[in-house]
Amino acid sequence: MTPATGPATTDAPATPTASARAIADAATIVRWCDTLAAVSQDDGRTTRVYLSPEHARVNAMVAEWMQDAGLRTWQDAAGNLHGIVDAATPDAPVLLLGSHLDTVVDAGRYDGVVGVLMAIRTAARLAASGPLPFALQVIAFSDEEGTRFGKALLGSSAVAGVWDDAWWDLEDGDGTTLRQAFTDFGLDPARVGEAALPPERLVGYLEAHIEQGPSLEQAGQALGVVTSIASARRFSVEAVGEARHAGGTPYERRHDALLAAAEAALAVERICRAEQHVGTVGTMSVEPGAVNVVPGLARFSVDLRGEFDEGRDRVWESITAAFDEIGARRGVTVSPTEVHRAPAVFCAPALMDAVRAGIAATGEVAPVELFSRAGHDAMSLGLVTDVAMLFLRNPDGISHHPDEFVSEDDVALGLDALAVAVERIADDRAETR
Ligand code: HGY
Ligand code: MN
Ligand code: MN
Repeated sequence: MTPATGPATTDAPATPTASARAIADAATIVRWCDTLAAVSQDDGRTTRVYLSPEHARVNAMVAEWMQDAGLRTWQDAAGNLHGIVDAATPDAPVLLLGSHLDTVVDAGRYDGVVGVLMAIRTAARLAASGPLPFALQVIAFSDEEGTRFGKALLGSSAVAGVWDDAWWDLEDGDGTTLRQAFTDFGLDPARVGEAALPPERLVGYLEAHIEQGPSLEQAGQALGVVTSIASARRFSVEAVGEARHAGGTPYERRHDALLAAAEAALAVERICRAEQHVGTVGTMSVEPGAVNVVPGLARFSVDLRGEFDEGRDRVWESITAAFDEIGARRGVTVSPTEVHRAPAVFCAPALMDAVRAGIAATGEVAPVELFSRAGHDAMSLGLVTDVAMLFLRNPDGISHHPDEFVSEDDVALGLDALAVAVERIADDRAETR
């Protein structure tokens, strides 16, 4: 087949340089990112959650872009959007490419989205350059962030066939259960198992994503190879004290739930810093929530990440011991409930080699290799098939924020790298036959 990057695959330029095809595709992708950012439940900012009207709208828009690119499309039983370039035979293996279309609250425009759109253009480009020994299936995952139900990776968990029926009773902020939201979206909860792809058919999964951190910018490189993805746990914590009069209650009679929660949040930071982990209290609410009432109840979230599962769990034990101590001292019950757990995922050496070859083809001789503290759909896919990720430079490392950015030039380089990575996987399969 014709190499995806033309001469770059055999005669790499000294400075990373993108092909004309990639430069044109990158311009389209950046324009599409802008278009999708406007599909939001909130005016003036981007918030797009699982099983919402905005989810349905972006699936319809992206399906059209997939069809224009020559992909055959469908929505699966968990609301993920798929587009495929079929192989010559119907039972051929399948290489998956993808990322997600859902967002956090007040999101940037590239997290997840840019990886989906790069996958579409890559599939179209490779389909045009000759037959591959596998089908190329692009997946736009429907829920990676967990913004609506607290549990992340719902879309990719369905595709990986690791759906847990306990999730049906999860509720969003309005008390709507996941089960009800499925029905409201026009999906049948009883059929979610149909979203699972047969692992024996899969060659692997490749995901392009912005870094969401500053390492590539600091290294002065556009692209990086991910070695592993962080082990993560998330908790919803309830601190129950006693609501009382703010004037009449002396300190020794108080059981202030907010102060216990505030101390607990500081303990998360202190322990995680000491143990080289990251822990975040990202939400906190108080009841009854009146200026002249000592708070009787505080609810907060904890997001905990580390490189290895054992370290993460050890750190969580220290955090819960601190919660118990704070609660006992203040007469407040501090009770965590786990809402999400994902093991560390290690990228497959052969697929990492393919990503390295892709980056090398752009002219980068010594690509940065990095561990991802951010979670990705590749974590779910990694439970059933080989995975690898290509990171794109994210200036200032800012993400989950409207200032999140990736340059069109870096997207173009990423497109060339992704195309060569897929070609390398195809060549490797041909050699092992
Ligand atoms: O939270 C994360 O790590 C990811 O961006 N969903
Ligand atoms: Mn994100
Ligand atoms: Mn993401």
